[in-house]
Amino acid sequence: MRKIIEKEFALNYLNKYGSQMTVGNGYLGVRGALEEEYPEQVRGMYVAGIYNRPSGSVSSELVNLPDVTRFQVMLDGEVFSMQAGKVHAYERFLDMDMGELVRKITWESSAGKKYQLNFHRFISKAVKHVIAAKVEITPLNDRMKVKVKTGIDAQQTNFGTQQLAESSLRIFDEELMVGEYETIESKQRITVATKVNEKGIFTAKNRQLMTEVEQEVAVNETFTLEKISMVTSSLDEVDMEFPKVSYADLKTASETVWADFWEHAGVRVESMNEFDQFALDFACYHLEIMTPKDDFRCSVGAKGLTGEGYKGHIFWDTEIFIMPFFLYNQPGIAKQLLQYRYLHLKEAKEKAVKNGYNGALYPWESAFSGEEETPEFAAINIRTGTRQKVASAISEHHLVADIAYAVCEYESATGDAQFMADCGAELLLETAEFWISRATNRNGRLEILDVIGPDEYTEHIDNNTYTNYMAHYNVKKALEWNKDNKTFVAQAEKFLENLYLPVENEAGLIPQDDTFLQKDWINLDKYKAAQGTQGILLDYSRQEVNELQILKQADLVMLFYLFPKMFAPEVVKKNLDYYEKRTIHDSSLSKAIHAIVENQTGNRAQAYQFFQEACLIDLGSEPHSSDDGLHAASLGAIWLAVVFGFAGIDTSAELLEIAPNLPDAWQSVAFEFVWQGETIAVKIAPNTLQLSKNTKSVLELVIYGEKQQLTDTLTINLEQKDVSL
Ligand code: IFM
Repeated sequence: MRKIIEKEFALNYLNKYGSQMTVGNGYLGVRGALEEEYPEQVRGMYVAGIYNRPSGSVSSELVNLPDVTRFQVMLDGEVFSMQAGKVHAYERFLDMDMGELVRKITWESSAGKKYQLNFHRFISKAVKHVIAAKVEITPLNDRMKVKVKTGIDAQQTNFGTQQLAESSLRIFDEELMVGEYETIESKQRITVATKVNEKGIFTAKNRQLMTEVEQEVAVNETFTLEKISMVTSSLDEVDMEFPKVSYADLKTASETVWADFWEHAGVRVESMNEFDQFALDFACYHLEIMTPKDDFRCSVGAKGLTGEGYKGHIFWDTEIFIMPFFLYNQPGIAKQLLQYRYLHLKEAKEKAVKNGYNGALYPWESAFSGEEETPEFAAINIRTGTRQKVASAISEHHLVADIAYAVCEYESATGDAQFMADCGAELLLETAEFWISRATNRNGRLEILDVIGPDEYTEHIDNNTYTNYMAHYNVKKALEWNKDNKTFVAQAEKFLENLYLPVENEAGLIPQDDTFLQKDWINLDKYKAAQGTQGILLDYSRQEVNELQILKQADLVMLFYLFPKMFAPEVVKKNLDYYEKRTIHDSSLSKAIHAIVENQTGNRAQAYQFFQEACLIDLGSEPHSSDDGLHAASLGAIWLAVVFGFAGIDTSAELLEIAPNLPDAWQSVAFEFVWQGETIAVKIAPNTLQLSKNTKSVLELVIYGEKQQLTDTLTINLEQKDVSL
């Protein structure tokens, strides 16, 4: 069983587990908060696409919706809390096989009475609106009087900001509680309906619609309360009927859908370190529950639906780090993520005009409306009372080309001509037109000035190599897809001819930007040891960091990852070594990408170490690192590191290529990979590479540099291959 286990209750880890143990299905996400209250605990239920921009704020927030997970349990007059009485046994686990969260506690009250309490919860993967919960309580040494209070609690806020007005509260048929709400500014309607399987006394007070069930239970008998809830919103097109089935029936239906997911999207690793498989399962589970399945008006926020970090905003994380998992497993979902961008072409064009450019300038952070959502200022410096401006909305423009890159990846993996005709070619054209207008002619050379590349510790620089190459690729691909547009063709050809593409200097170094290599260098060991904490900003101001050779995250290395054939291997190696020494990896988007490029250069041991460190970003022992949600891009990158790193898949040429190079600790890895409509089962063991598919058509591919044909099964003996790089 794929399980995340919490062995003992610790307040310090409450919110980290709250994020890790989120249950969901891409439409709904419910944090793994405990049923009873603790002051430090952040409860959260989110529906993809439901945002509100509180008045006076420049940013929309993913709305924390009315809660249905809270159960106040009173046992013989004492409120159940693990901070009172005595916990004799405790186990909580999230069963990732089917997304069920289970907690089992043997608890003794301060009056010396013992109880067994079991809590269960899941979100249906079969009916996306449904949340099912079950509480079982058994008195172990005496009869008990149990009271359980639960219902719909609309006291939830986004860290104090109330986003919802209560429109109506009703009880139907003396059992069904229904609360209707509206987001205050964005006017989205939310309906939460819930019922329990026992008669209780209803109350409606202080934004809480509750029922209280009371029962006397004999010793060793079990009191069971099932609670089925349903959430719908004005974004849904159909009126849903409340399910009339039990927890067990709902679970069976959901399990079947989950089983199908794991069969096709799971990755099996045989490793000396069991943690590798666990981290991969964790990544796949969360990628699946963070991504909307049937609504292109929604995309994936930087924390998925696991918390309120980054206010639920959507970044380049989606196209570059998250989308590939779907593209090569469930391509329809990748298409939907691109359709989200296409839907907001209008807003991107408006942003371009506002900033004096042509074409489409996508917002650095976006939400439901497709407008720019990046906060104007970062958190306040409480010593000076000042706030630093966030420059990303004004100059972190590489996102435009990242989206175009994702369009091209989708096209080459699927050959979906209809998508290109409907959306893709236009997306490429508009993004390319942005770059053409964004470039400045300096002495006959086109340059891209005043940008932020992926490395956000280096701001307002000219000719960021990543950005320039990505812009070049964007325009080149737009040209291929818009050959009939004469005006564009002329402009694009001129751009491609004249855009400055930095190359390596005499020392073999490709400059990250015009000034990076002239800056001073400091020893970063101390900060690297505390990577992810941005500790450097406690010792140096942002301006000082900007004047040093310090990278927050992969920048040029990101380019090496996206274009594995663009630079000579020795150039990649030299620059990887140089830039890694200067990279703190303070961003969660960095380590796994370095792992991939290290593996490409043959440095397998380092690659594996980076991979393992990337796996710890959300799963490490640091108590608060994921309190406000998991790092969605980093979870995507764990999958990328296995498939594009160790398994050596390369999609950058016309034919699919594969040249695995597994870590020493791994005996095998197996996964499915969807390419051009064919599902290829890949199995890499120490001495063999086996590819198989269910059709008889011939698929040409390149294995360790040699052209091969795959009909149904192809087995390559790796002992006869020189797999060293
Ligand atoms: O998109 C990233 C960015 O690259 C680094 N800062 C966090 C953002 C959201 O994950």
